Amino acid sequence: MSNLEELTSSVIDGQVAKAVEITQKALSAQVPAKEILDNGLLPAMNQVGSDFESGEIFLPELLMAGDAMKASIALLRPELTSTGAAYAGKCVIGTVEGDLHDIGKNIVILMLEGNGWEVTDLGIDVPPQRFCDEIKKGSYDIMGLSSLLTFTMPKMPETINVLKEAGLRNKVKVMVGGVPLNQSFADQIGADAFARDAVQAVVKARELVNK
Ligand code: B1M
Repeated sequence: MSNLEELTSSVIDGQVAKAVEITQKALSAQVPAKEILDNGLLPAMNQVGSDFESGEIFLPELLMAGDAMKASIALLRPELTSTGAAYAGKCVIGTVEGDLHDIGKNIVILMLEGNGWEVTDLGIDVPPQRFCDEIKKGSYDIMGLSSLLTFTMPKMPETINVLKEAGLRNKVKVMVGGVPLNQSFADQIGADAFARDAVQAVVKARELVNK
């Protein structure tokens, strides 16, 4: 088994210390952080997602795998964000109210930061009004909303409406993302962009400020 396959297994098994150790070893061996993320960590989340769906694992295992994933990603942060890219703009991002998933959002943030974006992270379970208050405070180019749950997706149009009611909708572009979303949902709720993954989030963010 290669080191990255071993990393995938340790995340699936929720072995935080082992996942951290393998990640550290891979970084010391000059394996690029992006490769560790794409080939070691992300396959683990796909696997636990389908194991959870098919009832092979339960919430505690899902939580432990999430913890192992987050601990490993933290080690990749310095390399993923230190690219020396020119300033691109300012973005505020959060996971919508009712949703506690943040692994994907955090990867989006790492990629944006690595591409010159200044990012304010509002965290998880963010009420619509909290987004609105932040837009009022800062001069943001983009507001990013993440949702991993079908039943929290309606919080996205709700957040956009709160912005509209406060007269702030024209001040900021809205980008949405998360596994249950698609372009037609984004169009339907009046978002300015939908990004399927972190790489596309960087591309879409650049397009939004260049429009
Ligand atoms: Co949950 N969970 N979970 N979970 N979880 C899913 C999402 C699920 C699909 C699993 C399944 O059943 N197959 C399912 C949702 C089903 C649905 O909505 N129809 C589900 C469920 C049901 C639940 C609970 C309800 C379970 C329960 O309690 N019975 C519960 C909900 C809690 C809550 O939020 N209120 C729950 C809890 C959890 C944990 C806390 C245990 C944990 C999260 C840990 C954490 O995030 N800190 C967890 C996990 C780990 C998952 C899966 C397995 C993995 C998610 C993940 O991190 N993926 C997930 C199954 C799956 O997605 N395969 C699942 C890796 C990540 C890199 O990808 O998040 O998609 P992703 O992010 C991508 C893109 O989506 C995109 O870019 C990212 C990077 O490329 N993207 C954006 C995301 N946000 C973006 C924003 C953008 C642009 C792009 O612009 C702003």
